Amino acid sequence: MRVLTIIPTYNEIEALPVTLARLRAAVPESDVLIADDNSPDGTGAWADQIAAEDSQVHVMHRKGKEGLGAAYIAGFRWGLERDYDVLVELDADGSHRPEDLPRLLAKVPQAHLVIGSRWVPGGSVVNWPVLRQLISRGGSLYARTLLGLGVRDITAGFRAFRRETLEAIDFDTIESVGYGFQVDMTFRVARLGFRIAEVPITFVERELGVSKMSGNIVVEAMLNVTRWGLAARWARLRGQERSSR
Ligand SMILES: Nc1nc2c(ncn2[C@@H]2O[C@H](COP(=O)(O)OP(=O)(O)OP(=O)(O)O)[C@@H](O)[C@H]2O)c(=O)[nH]1
Ligand SMILES: [Mg+2]
Repeated sequence: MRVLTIIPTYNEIEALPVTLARLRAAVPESDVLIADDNSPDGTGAWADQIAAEDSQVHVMHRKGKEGLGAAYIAGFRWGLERDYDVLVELDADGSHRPEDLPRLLAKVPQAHLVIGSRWVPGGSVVNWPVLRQLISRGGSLYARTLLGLGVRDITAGFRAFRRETLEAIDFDTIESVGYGFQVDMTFRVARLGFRIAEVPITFVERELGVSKMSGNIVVEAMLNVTRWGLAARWARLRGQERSSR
């Protein structure tokens, strides 16, 4: 099983060194792709130095900040072209503990998409304010209900995809930038009839660097979920109407 872990970065000069060292120690067999959006703080240049010493680390330099979704899609394309069997998403900020990754990878033979989940039994969040927890849980519940999905942690960003799962998705049609990207991917994987498994993780609030979360990202996700949910319902209704005629 050839594994590629993709880490999108924008101004992560403080957090990335810690996360990368932990990842290389926890899962040494995984290659790493750092997808940097031309971070003004020099994250990309730092990553180049590491890549020069460690042949399993690669760096993709993108022209500017285009959002996490776009960075992941570019990373997926890079990995699929290079014949990786499993493609992993991991934040640079320490929220996703690399030490949990072996448990995600162990589930890949049973599922097309494995999600590191905060909201299943055994999952937890550390140092997250109550408001943030409410937004995340509420957002997941809203998306789950509207989209008719069984997944508890729909916006989670710690994931392992089998290559066949990504090969079945048309990346050109994905518009979401922020969290919406994760919801969009989950919805598509489910609609293709693939199996999704959730593995409990401990999610740790970032201690280093600055969050790129914004109100816009939450609003974008909510609006998209509403649109997709209503469109799916409408399509179902139309289908029923047609078959009863
Ligand atoms: N390449 C790239 N990476 C990004 C971009 N926005 C965020 N990231 C990275 O995506 C990961 C998650 O971003 P965070 O800022 O931690 O956002 P978050 O995890 O949704 O929010 P917090 O819980 O506040 O940390 C980090 O590794 C970021 O550096 C972007 O526009 N381009
Ligand atoms: Mg984060």
